[in-house]
Amino acid sequence: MRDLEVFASIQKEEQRQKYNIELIASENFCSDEVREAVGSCLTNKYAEGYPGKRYYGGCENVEVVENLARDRVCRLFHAEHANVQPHCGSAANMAVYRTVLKPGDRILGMSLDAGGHLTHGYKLSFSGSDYESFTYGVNKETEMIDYGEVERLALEIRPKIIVAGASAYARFIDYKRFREIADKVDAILMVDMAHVAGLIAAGLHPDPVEYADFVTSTTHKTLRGPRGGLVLCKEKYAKDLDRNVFPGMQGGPLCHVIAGKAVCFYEALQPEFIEYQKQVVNNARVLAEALKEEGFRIVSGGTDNHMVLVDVKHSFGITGKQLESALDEVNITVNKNSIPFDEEKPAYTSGIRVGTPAMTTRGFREDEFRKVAHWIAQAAGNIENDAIKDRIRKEVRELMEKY
Ligand code: DSN
Repeated sequence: MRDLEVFASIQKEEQRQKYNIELIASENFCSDEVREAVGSCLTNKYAEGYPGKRYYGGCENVEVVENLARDRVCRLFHAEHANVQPHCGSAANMAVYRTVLKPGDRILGMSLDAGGHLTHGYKLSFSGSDYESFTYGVNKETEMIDYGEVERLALEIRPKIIVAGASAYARFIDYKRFREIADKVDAILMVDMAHVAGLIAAGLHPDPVEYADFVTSTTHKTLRGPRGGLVLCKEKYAKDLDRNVFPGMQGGPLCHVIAGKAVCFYEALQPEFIEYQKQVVNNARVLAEALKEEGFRIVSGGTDNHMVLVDVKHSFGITGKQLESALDEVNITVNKNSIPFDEEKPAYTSGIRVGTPAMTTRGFREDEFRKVAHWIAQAAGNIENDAIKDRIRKEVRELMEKY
């Protein structure tokens, strides 16, 4: 008995991933070794509990794997304690909130409109409904975080927790400054480093671990592991955090995914990983410059990390949604994205977000990203022109045949 319908879709997706230019800043291609771990027999095992204290027999092998994952990620980020069981980034953030907040307590995080994440206090997320949430944004002129404004808001709101980190912000984040602000109001500091975790591991982005009480992440973005989450924290919070992940929020851990995480951390500890991350950052800078030369306005004027936020509306007079669709037609995958102070609704947006982690893994270097910038501009300027879109699609295919 074989499920040919699902199999057919997986095969089609494999082709799509092979031949599309993948520019979604939060995606990547993990190694075959990570995929083997995630597709392994560990998916069959229940292991509620933690190493040394399980509620099932037969855990001797998954025990080794979870210890490896915890030890390696602590080594990678110089952390005191790690919990590698959260199924995703949102669960990791929820676990921290449950550890230090009571319902109704105040959160101060970056607003979704300015580049923050749903779980940093957005009203429709648990983080905005279970807690009283307040947000900071970016400065209208610089389009960067205004730390003076964050401090002013913190002094006014006196949040129990301050959340630093973003999903659509291309600049360094000054975690030391966030710590100083948190200390002024006696707040916990949580850093969600999901997007930039790989860069931090490689020493190419400011390191939050020494400043934050808690650091959360996903493992599948720049870290290039399996889809999942994790929390790092100071030892003094370890027991409470672990209790809040299991049994507080989750039952059985995903042992196969934890194995994938362990392999990902092993890979991230190798010298090649630093070279890869350097290339990711170089490629992003080149992409930003090339997009500028092609006529796009870049939010905040450039990038310090792996992504570029592009103002499409004030460059080409179209919405992010229109450009996302046109690029889908030519097999270039991006996501529409709000830009700071966006006048378009989130379903349309004035911008797109592009990132270099995935295509850098595939081998793209500066020249390829210059080509990509040209194709994006050609598509933006010829949204209704099928002949031009056909030509771009062919050129994309020809390039991808080599990768
Ligand atoms: N949805 C992710 C992103 O694309 O940035 C964040 O979790």
